[in-house]
Amino acid sequence: MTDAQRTAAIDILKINDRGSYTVPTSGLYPFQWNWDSCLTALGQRHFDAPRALTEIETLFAHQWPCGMVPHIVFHQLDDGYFPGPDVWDCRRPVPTSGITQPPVAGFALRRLLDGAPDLRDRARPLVAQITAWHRWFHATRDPGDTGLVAIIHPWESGRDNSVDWDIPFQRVPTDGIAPYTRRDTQHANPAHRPTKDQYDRYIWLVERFRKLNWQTDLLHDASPFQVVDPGFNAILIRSCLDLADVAAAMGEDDLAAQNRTMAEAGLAALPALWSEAHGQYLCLDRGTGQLIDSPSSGGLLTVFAPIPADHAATIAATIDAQPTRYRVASHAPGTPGFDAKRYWRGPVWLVVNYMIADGLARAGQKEAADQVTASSLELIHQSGFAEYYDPLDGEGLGGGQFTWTAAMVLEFLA
Ligand code: 9YW
Repeated sequence: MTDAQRTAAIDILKINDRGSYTVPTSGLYPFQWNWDSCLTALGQRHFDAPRALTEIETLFAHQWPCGMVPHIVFHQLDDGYFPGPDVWDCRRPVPTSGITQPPVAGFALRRLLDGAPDLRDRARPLVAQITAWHRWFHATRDPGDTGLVAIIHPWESGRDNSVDWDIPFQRVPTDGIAPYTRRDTQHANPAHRPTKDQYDRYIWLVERFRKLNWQTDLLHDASPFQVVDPGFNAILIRSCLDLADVAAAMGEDDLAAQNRTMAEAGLAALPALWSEAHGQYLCLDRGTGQLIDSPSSGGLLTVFAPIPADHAATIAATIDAQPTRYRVASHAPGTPGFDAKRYWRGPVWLVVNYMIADGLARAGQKEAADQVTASSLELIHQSGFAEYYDPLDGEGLGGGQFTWTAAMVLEFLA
């Protein structure tokens, strides 16, 4: 079974390979997505490490001069996706979106180079590029110098319609947006996707930022949606630490020091997001200064950073207590807003499982990590390489032949 799963996963990565980048799945997502690509490289490294490095290099070839790395690169025209390049209107040589995504690149590069040290010289420019992205986060998304960065659009979290955003999203209006036609609901079951009301708010934010000509230093303060997501910050912290090690091994001491300083600031600030009542971290709404009372996989994913051992142990117990057949539900049954099949409001996502399992293992929570891995492989066995899965019955949902799901399977089986 294991060999068959491995072969099937490699086939999917090859089917979705467009030469220098990989699409998440054909049809639904016909471009390059930021964190998808970095995690995809982790799968590709098992059969073609130079190609894996190309995946990350291609993404960073489209980094903006300010340091931001966009969440989508529109390499080829395809009107099967909304919102396309005309809606973003970012005026880049190759069109991109104007917001970003969870910064897994530093982590992914380190893991890739650990297994393929011969690629180190070729990867040297990336170390400076990824550091510039990390600096951009702290400069533009933490104007108060708190140590933690905010997302200004739910799409930046990668957990688009999580219950976590429901309250801050109330502050985003829907009036005045241009009429539009969604494409996602033509590829996937609308009952498993975000609602029209959520799409209206997503687009209102895009139009707001577009009116400011995508000057990224203005957008944080201009956004009615400013949320500090602990999982997002854990990814940034972990990437800073991993990239610091890569930089130090290359003799790039200044870049190493910059990354360590940013990681330390984040680690010092994270405990303020801990909730003893929920046994995990919570999001902070910068609009109100309050924690958002919504336990989600974003708060569990915080274990991806080197958090205190007692917090990691509690997160392991919280995951174990989820009343689902499969782990890890993005929101657990019984919590407000849970919906077993609707995208990030309940379903299991293998990329999140992978990072949670990695963090648990590093924290010494081996049994809990193994359970998350076993649940992930069981889902593949039962339902194939889907975009996401119902945590109760394991049904595969959303797009099929999904790239990052396949990549994670290669990592789980390694
Ligand atoms: C969209 C590509 C992306 C992921 C996101 C996921 C989804 C795209 O798909 O967003 O149009 O809603 O939420 O995390 O990067 O796989």
